[in-house]
Amino acid sequence: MTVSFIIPFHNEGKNCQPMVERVAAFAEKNDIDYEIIPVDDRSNDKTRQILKNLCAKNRRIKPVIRKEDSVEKGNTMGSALMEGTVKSIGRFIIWTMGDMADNTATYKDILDKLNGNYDMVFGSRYMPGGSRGNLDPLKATLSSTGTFLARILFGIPVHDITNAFRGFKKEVFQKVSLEETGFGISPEFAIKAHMAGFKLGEVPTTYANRVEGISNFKLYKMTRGYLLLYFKLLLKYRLHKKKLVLH
Ligand SMILES: Nc1nc2c(ncn2[C@@H]2O[C@H](COP(=O)(O)OP(=O)(O)OP(=O)(O)O)[C@@H](O)[C@H]2O)c(=O)[nH]1
Ligand SMILES: [Mg+2]
Repeated sequence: MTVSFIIPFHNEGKNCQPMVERVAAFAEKNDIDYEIIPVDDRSNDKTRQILKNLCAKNRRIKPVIRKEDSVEKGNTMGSALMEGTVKSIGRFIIWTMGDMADNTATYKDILDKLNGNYDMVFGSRYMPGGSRGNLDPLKATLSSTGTFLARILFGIPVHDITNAFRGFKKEVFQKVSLEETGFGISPEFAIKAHMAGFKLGEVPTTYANRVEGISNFKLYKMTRGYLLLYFKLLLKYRLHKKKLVLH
């Protein structure tokens, strides 16, 4: 059974090679049949060339270099994750970030839970045993508040859905229809999967702030985007008379 790792990249010239290599090393060490799908948007550093060189060395690395260079047209992180997932062949998919923020050891715990009866498993910084590491306190507050709201509004049973880092069964992606092209895809996918009846689980992880490269995080845009998203989803599920379970 193949595991597909989808990794979004935007100007990660210093991170992309070590990131892809460490995912490949993890999969090979654990004897996992894998593919790695790096998805690049709008990079104007060496990211694209490095990814092309990597795929020439290892046929399991299958970069998607997206041509449209406009943010307005939706060539952003969320749509990159979607495109990579659509192109994947794995039954299990892992979304992991190209800035090396996610702990490689967590992949194994995610896969173990997917092999159990969970459909979507989050690397969680805010559950017991998890840690936000050196993440900026303001960002940590924003992201944990995002999940807190989703727990109250939608009965989400896990503690960290604003981070894209997660694994899931391909059928979850096929059943749920996603619209967010930016960072909002992380909570959107979690909430829609939960409301569709899929089983959400979590494993503790430790986050690591990027050492190289420039952040794409925009505080105001993101806060506004999340609030709008929650409002839209509330309307959607209320209108469809879905039962909201409070945890
Ligand atoms: N394909 C693609 N990847 C993106 C885009 N924007 C960001 N990324 C990648 O998505 C991942 C997460 O973006 P980050 O810039 O790390 O955002 P963040 O984690 O909120 O912020 P920092 O970690 O503080 O930089 C990184 O691997 C980025 O390179 C985009 O428009 N397209
Ligand atoms: Mg990051």
